[in-house]
Amino acid sequence: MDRRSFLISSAALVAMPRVGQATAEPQVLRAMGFEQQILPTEFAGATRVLGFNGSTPGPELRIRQGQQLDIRLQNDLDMGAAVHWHGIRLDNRMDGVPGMTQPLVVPGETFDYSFTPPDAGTYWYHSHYLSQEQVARGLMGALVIEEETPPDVDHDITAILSDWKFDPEGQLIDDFDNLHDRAHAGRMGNFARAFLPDVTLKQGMRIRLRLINAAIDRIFPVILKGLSGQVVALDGMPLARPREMGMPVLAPAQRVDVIADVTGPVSLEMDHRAGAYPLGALAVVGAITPRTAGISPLPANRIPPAAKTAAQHLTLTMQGGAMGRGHGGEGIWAFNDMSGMQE
Ligand SMILES: [Cu+2]
Repeated sequence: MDRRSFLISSAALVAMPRVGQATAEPQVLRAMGFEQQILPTEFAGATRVLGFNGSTPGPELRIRQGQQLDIRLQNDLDMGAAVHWHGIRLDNRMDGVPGMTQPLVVPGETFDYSFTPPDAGTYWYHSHYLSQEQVARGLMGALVIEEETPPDVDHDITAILSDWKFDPEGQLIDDFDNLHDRAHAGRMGNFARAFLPDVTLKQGMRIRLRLINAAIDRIFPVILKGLSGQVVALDGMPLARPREMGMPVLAPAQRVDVIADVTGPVSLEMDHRAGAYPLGALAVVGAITPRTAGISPLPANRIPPAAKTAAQHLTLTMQGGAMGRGHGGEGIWAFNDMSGMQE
């Protein structure tokens, strides 16, 4: 190929839509420490956190169902790291569990993840090394797999819910293995909020709201104000029949997808014994004519049926905790008189 034709073809390549991303450079997720304003500034200044590419949550990863995701984890922490793709059906060696499915990524090293998510839906990614500490410090982000034919909405909005345990200076309290918390309901933060994009809605718009609970231990009952709609998916999986929106309740790591029409100022609040606790809000300015069509179910994912012959009936009895009776395990909690990986 002479120089001229090379230039023409490389220019043509730039303009061409890319197919087959086998040679595409992976997107880099740089695990790192930095300062970020989490609390309202009237309470305290920036908090020392962990995150990806200078932000917690890390960048929202968004691809179309059937597309390949290529991610290079670059560990710029002073401790080990690995990334787990929560809820994604994938090859075990891409699952991000150090010591089990991959080696720990030590400081300064990288690990390449590559997989093609088979299911559309709302997922997330997070550290799977010392997760109780690293996720609470901020190593997490949204992973959205779009349907081949996305539903008819004006905005597709992700809301990541989390909580933090702050000291009076606005820094994270370093008690991630606190025995009291472990024996009770978990390590609860003393401040909670939703990370929301900076979008301005109009009354009458239809939105998709993807709620993700990234808190390590807190259960969020979410009051959605200014929205009227339905729950269309739970933990990434579409519901064959959408349900009334009501007050979605998310345990740690759970996701709820809502499709709803904007009926007034939009806010997210946590239902709490001390009263409704504000998590975040979306600006609503002006109005459009609302859709008359109802909310349709999302297209079903192609989940292979479970092999019935392999099914076993097992009983798991959860035991322990500060309020529990004794058990035969060595730890605070146990299943069937066994704690952790104890044999
Ligand atoms: Cu997870």
